[in-house]
Amino acid sequence: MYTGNSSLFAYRCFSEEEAVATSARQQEPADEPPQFPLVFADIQGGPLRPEIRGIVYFLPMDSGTQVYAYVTGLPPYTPGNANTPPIGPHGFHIHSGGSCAPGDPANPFQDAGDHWNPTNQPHGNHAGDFPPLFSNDGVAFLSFYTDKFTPTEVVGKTIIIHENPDDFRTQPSGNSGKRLACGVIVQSQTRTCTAGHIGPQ
Ligand SMILES: [Cu+2]
Repeated sequence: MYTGNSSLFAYRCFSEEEAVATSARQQEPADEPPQFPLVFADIQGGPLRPEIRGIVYFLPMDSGTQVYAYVTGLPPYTPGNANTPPIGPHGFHIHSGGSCAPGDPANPFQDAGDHWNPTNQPHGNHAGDFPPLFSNDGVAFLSFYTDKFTPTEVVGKTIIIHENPDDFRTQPSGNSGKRLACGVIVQSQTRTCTAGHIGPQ
């Protein structure tokens, strides 16, 4: 039986027009939860995989963040061998740089820098270490909770999708290969969200 104190969060995000309409409703005695700016990253494929598109949301949860990622256009899984790593599942991280300039077409997105690792942890416990993305005919959806940062702390950094799996051991970046896609994490000026607990309290 579930006895923990945690519960799932449900979110609703608004366009500017919807947010205005909602705040007008809040003049009424309604007890709607407070709104906060949406933090997100639009993901675009680079020279090695231009088909990739994606969105990553960073939503406040307890003392950390609930991360949602939806990505399309990933390459098909390709098995590895003794000399070549598999293509997929895909290493997925926050990097410390703030630019998704493609740069060298053969080795793109180097301006995104190394893994974001503000507390100088071994790889596998970096604040920017995410679970890998599994391609389902090119589509991946992932949601997880982390207490290693709040959404606003990662604004201005970048998200990278790699070609190969992350081994969560090799220093400093997990041997996850080339950088297929990138997105800069931004705070929306026009979209807001509300959050509320669902499930056991
Ligand atoms: Cu990475």
